[in-house]
Amino acid sequence: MTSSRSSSSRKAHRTCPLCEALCGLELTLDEAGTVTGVRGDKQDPLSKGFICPKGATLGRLDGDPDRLTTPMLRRDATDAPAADGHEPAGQVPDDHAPGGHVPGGHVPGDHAPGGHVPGDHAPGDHAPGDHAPGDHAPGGHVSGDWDEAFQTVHRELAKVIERYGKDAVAVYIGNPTAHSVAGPLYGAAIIKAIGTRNVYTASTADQMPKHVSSGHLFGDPLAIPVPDLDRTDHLLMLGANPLESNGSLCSAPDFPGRLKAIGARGGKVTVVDPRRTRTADLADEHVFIRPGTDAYLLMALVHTLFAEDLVADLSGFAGLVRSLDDLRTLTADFAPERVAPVTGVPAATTRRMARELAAAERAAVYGRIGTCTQAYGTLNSWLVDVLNVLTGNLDRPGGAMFPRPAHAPVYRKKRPFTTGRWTSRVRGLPEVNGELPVATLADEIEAPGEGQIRALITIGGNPALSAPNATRLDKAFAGLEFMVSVDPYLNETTRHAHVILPPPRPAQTPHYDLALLGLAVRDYARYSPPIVPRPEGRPSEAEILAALAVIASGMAPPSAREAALGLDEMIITSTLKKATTVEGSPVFGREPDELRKTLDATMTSTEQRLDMMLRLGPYGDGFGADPEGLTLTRLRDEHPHGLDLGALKPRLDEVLCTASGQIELCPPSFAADVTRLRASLDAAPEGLVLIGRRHLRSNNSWLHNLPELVRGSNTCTLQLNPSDADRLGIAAGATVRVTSRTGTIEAVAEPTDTVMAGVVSLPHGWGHDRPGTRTRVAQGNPGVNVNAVTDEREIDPLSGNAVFNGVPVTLEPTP
Ligand SMILES: Nc1nc2c(c(=O)[nH]1)N[C@H]1C(S)=C(S)[C@@H](COP(=O)(O)OP(=O)(O)OC[C@H]3O[C@@H](n4cnc5c(=O)[nH]c(N)nc54)[C@H](O)[C@@H]3O)O[C@H]1N2
Ligand SMILES: Nc1nc2c(c(=O)[nH]1)N[C@H]1C(S)=C(S)[C@@H](COP(=O)(O)OP(=O)(O)OC[C@H]3O[C@@H](n4cnc5c(=O)[nH]c(N)nc54)[C@H](O)[C@@H]3O)O[C@H]1N2
Ligand code: SF4
Ligand SMILES: [Mo]
Repeated sequence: MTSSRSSSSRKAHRTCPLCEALCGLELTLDEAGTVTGVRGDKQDPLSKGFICPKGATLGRLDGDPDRLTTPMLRRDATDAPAADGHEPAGQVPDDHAPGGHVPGGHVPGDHAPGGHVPGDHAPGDHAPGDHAPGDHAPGGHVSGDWDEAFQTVHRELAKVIERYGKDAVAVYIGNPTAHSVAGPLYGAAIIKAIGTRNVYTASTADQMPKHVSSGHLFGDPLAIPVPDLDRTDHLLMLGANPLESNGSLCSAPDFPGRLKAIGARGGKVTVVDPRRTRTADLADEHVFIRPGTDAYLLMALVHTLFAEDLVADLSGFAGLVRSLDDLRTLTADFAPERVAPVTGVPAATTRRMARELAAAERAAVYGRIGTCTQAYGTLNSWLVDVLNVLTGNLDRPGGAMFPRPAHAPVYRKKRPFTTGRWTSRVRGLPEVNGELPVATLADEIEAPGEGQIRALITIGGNPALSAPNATRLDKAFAGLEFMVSVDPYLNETTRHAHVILPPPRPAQTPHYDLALLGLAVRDYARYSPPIVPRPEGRPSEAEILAALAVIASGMAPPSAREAALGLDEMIITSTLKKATTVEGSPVFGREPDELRKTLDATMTSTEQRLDMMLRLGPYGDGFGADPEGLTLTRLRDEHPHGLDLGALKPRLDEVLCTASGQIELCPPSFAADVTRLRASLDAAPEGLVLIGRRHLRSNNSWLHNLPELVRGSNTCTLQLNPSDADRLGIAAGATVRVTSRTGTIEAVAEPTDTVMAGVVSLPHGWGHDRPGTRTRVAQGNPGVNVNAVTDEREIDPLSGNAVFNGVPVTLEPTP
């Protein structure tokens, strides 16, 4: 721990857990352990002192008086009788598959829920529930103790599983779990323990198309190339606004500074976005595009590379690129002139973009959420990397490269990627990465019949605001027989929970970015131990999740600490056993028990797992094989400000694991989806379409309770082009009714020429006016929930991802 004491205050250093940028922070704490100040950590080799307004309010978040400090029990959940336990599921997850939501987290097969086949669990015979599903008045929570809370979860989950089977229990894992140690380390164990197929995460509201793309192209859904920002000469960026978001699937603290540096060294940044964002303003060129049409533009760019003979010499890939000719054929009829009427991008611009991309010494194409949350999300994600391959920029400095995180072993070859190992019950949507689309969660809760969801576990998610057609989902939650949420807040989602289990505050929580360090623009590692001790009897989030895993397997709840110890021991044992039998592993042929003994007994069992992962990783000490190598102790004690492991290195050979052993440039399922793309070329929707937007001082749905971040002007406005405002008679500041297939909301109009004509934009994560919540600041400035008008029926079929951009809407001024 890096803390220095003065008489009344001390400093401590840690990684900001809020967004993907991984900034190092310097916290000032008073004697009571209250965070009184936050600054950027200048000694962090990756972030070098950068901080944004969200990081700067981490102290306020840490000390938010609305943060829950005890388990909360819904009044109607506190007096049910006890039921029998179940046999433990007895499956041991191993430590190579960090769960959590970014990136996807669940390696396919690693937690094939229960590995069961349809019909595996007997239907029928369901005793009618004691508490009939139906609307409850949300809220009405009372504080409880941890024993009572875990007992209630045990009793109620057991009841549901006994009556309806394992698939009746669904799990939803949200965004903050991707920023925690606990989410990736214990989420998969919970899913395995239940053995349910009803697994949902924020991934299908976010980046699932990128996983499917990487899964087919490279064999590994987690092998996501990131733009080598610090060395590129040319960055083509679509559907990303890092000046507000600070970057995603590309962890780069001070993203704005890194973009400016591209220009400063003579390079070029081009932004493709239906809005002229702050990022577009900073860029050298901004290209407006009609929402949802990126796939046409990208196909046209690929077309142009072929047509104008601009494809790079691919001999550097040593025969590793497959199906080049199929790709050429597939893109033949997507000339820039053909797609321009749909995209709104002039053909000459497209051709020039292709030429510039091909001509640049070192170029990278990067697409983010604007390109993922679309009807063609997977095609977009794929074509972005196709462009990186065709221009010779994949896996080379200054191009798009695969980070090499310190905690992930390189010796373990993965199974080739597949999807659709099972399908959802109601809509028949394919499983992807072990998950079903959040867009169908409401269907699965509402539709009666065998396999209907009766109980839900949410971990760090707020789908009642974040999911498409969230209004419907919110209602569906009210009908669940049992719901438990691991969450620090009583909010729009957790108000439905019978039991809320709050994790301790950030200062009391260890931090290591299991999910994000594999997406960073430099290889880098940082471990932040807790800086304030937890109160007696207060479990860590790791312990809470471990206890849930044990309970979900049917065993009576042990103490949370015992649960973590037991689970971690099983995982450590099985991981070490595997590691000693895999050729190429640094501990191949050694004795697992001997290795086990060398883990530091003064560490928590969670830390021991991290230590094990680092020691087996590419920079690790290999349990003594390389005495200079990395261990958690070394990372913690010798590199308290973080450890720079260097610029990204070419490593395609380590990453590629398709069945063919080659990059599958033209996967058959993608080629088949191009047929759909082609078919809709002449059927582009007329009328207004809705897109999203992010603001620097917000973070999805859950930072609106901090006064510092919501002070000032209303940001939850409907932006529209002045020409549309004039045509519809909508004045600035007027209230507008926004209607789609799923609903109507009202928002304040903000005409601005930064939004292209025909497009309107609303941010997400707002709508804090529901009863029964306890986020007092957010309630005072609730905003409206854009996801009341997004449509759960629209998905990207290849990934199941939600479609938030390009939603057809109509507007009318309110009287
Ligand atoms: N301040 C802040 N930071 C955040 C978050 C936050 O809520 N607030 N959320 C975090 C999360 S969970 C994520 S996933 C990341 C996301 O990080 P980014 O991907 O950078 O997200 P956005 O800022 O929403 O930028 C998406 C851009 O896509 C544009 N867009 C919309 N539709 C289309 C389209 O059809 N085509 C194209 N080309 N562009 C389109 C939008 O106008 C917008 O400018 O940000 C993370 N960081
Ligand atoms: N219309 C529209 N909808 C969108 C998007 C969009 O661009 N447009 N973006 C989508 C994207 S990219 C994402 S990632 C999703 C996010 O979707 P979700 O993950 O469902 O929603 P969040 O708002 O991130 O909710 C985070 C929850 O985690 C809790 N939390 C905070 N810290 C912790 C912690 O340390 N531990 C635990 N256990 N809980 C914690 C918060 O209290 C909150 O309840 O939203 C999606 N929804
Ligand atoms: S950019 Fe992200 S990681 Fe950095 S301080 Fe802001 S919220 Fe934290
Ligand atoms: Mo996200």
